[in-house]
Amino acid sequence: MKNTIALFLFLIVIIVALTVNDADARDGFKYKTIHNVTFDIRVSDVLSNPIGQAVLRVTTEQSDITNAVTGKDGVAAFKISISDTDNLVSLIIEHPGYDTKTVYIDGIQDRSIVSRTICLGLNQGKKPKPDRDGDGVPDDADEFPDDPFLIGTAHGRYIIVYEVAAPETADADFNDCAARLDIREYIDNNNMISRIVVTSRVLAAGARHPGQLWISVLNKEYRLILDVQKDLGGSWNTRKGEAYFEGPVHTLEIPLEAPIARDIIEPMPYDPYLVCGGVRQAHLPFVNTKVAGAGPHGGELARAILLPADWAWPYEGTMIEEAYPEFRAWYETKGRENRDWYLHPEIDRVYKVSPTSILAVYFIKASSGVNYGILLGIITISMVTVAGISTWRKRRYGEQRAVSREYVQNQ
Ligand SMILES: [Ca+2]
Ligand SMILES: [Ca+2]
Ligand SMILES: [Ca+2]
Repeated sequence: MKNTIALFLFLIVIIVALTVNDADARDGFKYKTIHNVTFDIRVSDVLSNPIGQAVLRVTTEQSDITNAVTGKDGVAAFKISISDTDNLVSLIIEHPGYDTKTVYIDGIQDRSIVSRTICLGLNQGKKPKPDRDGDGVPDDADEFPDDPFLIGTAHGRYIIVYEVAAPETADADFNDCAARLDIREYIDNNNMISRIVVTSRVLAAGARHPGQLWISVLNKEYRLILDVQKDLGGSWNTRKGEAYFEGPVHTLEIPLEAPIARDIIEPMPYDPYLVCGGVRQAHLPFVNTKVAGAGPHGGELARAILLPADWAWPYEGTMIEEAYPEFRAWYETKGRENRDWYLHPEIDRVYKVSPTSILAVYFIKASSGVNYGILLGIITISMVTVAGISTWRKRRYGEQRAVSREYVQNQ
C-alpha cells in the first residue's frame, strides 16, 4: 500500500512539477532594445497546496534581475525588463521547508509571459537558512536582511537618447538629449512596490532648443530635469574636441499612496520623455503614453531610443547609422538581426568622454571577444596614449577599450 501511495505521489510530481503556459508573442519592433516579460508563477507542494513565502529569484548569466515572494495563495506576479540580447534567465525558487528548484527559461526574448506552476518537494532534513528579520526571506536572498518590510528591489539602468530635429532635416544624431536613468522599485514582503526612486543625469545636450526631461508614472507627470542645457553649463558634450562636462544627479522619489502590485504598473523605464521648446514631446516609441501624437514622428526613425548598456552617442551632426553601422540592419530586419548594434560603434564617429570620467567605462562593455595577448599589447600602447587625449582620440576601437580597462584597473 505504501509503495502504491509513493508511486502515486511520484506520478503527481512528474505531472505537476512544471506546468508551462507561456505566451510567445513579440509585440512588434518599435526600436526596442529591451524586452518586457510578465511572470505569473504559482508555487505548490506535491498535493497542489499553495506555498506562501516562497522566494523567487530571477537572474541572467550577467546579473540578478529581481526578487519576488509568493503570497498565501502561492502566487507571485511581477514584470521584468531585460536587454533584448539576453536569451536565458534562471528562476530560482526557495523555501525553508522545501527543496530549492531552479527553472531555466530559454528564448526569453520571444516570450511576453512566463506562466508556470512549479511544484516543490518536501525538504528532507535540510536546515532552514538564517532569516534575522523574520520576513520569510533568508538573509542570503534578502536585499534588506534587517528590514522586515522589504525583501529586494528591481533595478533598471538605462541611457535614453532623443532626436528633436524634424525628420526632413535628416540630422538623426540622437544626441539632442542623452540622459542616464536609474530606476529602483522597492519590493515589500507582500511582493508589492512600496517605493520608486528615479535618479537622472544629463550626459549630452546637442540641440539649440531648450529641453526638459519628464517621466510619466502611474498616470502622473513628474519633472526630472528642469533644463538639460543648463545642467551641462553651456557644454553640449557632443562636439569634436569638446571636453566632457559632468552634469549633476537629480533624485526623484515617486510618491505612492499605497503599495502597487508589480503586474499592474507599466514596466520600467515607464514613460520618460523630453519636452523641447516647451511644447513638443519626444517619447520612446514602445511605451504606453497618453500623449497624442507621441512615438515615431512621420519619418521612419524613432524620436527616442533606449540603450540598456553604457553607450557613446554620435558626434554632433553624425547620423546614428554612420556612427553605428549595424543600426540599419537592426531596424531593417525589425530587430531580428544585430540586436547588439549599440555595442559596436565606428569609434571615430562617436563622442568620447575623458578617460578620467566615470563614463569611460563605456568601452569596457564592448571588450568581449578580445584576444588576451592582443589586449595586453593594446593596454601597453594605451598607457602611452592616456598622456595625450588628442592622440587617444585617433586610436582605433580596440585601443579605446583598453584605455577604459586600464582606467578601471587603476580605481
Ligand atoms: Ca529576511
Ligand atoms: Ca528583509
Ligand atoms: Ca544634435
